[in-house]
Amino acid sequence: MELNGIIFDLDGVLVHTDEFHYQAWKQLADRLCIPFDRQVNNRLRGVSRMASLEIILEAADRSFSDEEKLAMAEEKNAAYRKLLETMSPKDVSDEVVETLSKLKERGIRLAIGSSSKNAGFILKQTGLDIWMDAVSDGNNITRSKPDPQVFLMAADMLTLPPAQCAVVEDATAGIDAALAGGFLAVGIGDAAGYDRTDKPLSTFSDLLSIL
Ligand code: B16
Ligand code: MG
Repeated sequence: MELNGIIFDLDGVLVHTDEFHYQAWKQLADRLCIPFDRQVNNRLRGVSRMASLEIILEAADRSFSDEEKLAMAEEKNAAYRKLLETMSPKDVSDEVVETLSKLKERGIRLAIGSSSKNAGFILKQTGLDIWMDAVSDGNNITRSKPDPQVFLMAADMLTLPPAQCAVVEDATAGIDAALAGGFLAVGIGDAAGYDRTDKPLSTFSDLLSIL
């Protein structure tokens, strides 16, 4: 298989912002007296902001208007952005940086395929932006994973066909999206144990030996 591009999911693959998501959602849920814990937070992995809110509101004892929901999502995002401001290149492991550097040396084009509307900010804060030839994120898509749109747009930006690209994901919905788009589906974390994953990684640098 000729592989010329790799599209990375961001949260859970290159960085780990799930604790920040947890803290920001928890602040909102506590204010609204809605039960929310880390188990519910795990269900938000790779899920868009509004879909995440719907999952949290499953435990609420009343319903909310669309306007109220938008205000809640904005409140959570403001708290989350404050936490993201504390991020720096130290939040990216040496293993990730060394692997990206070696992939670039091999002439492989790299892109982001993330559901997050904050992907650009996270990439800048962590210095990961310098490695990426393209960024497709929550700002340029209309359909969330498991729809392949975010990855198809990334491949398009790289001017590569999906058959020449791998997608690296930590969420099962992301693996489903990769397969639906015709990409090689590489799984790490939760997605490494998913039976639909083409290539499971036990650690990020394994990427260099499986491709
Ligand atoms: P935002 P990924 C996802 O990022 C996160 O895993 C998920 O928890 C979050 O709800 C989603 O982005 C939207 O994030 O509120 O920043 O737009 O894994 O697709 O890189
Ligand atoms: Mg993810």
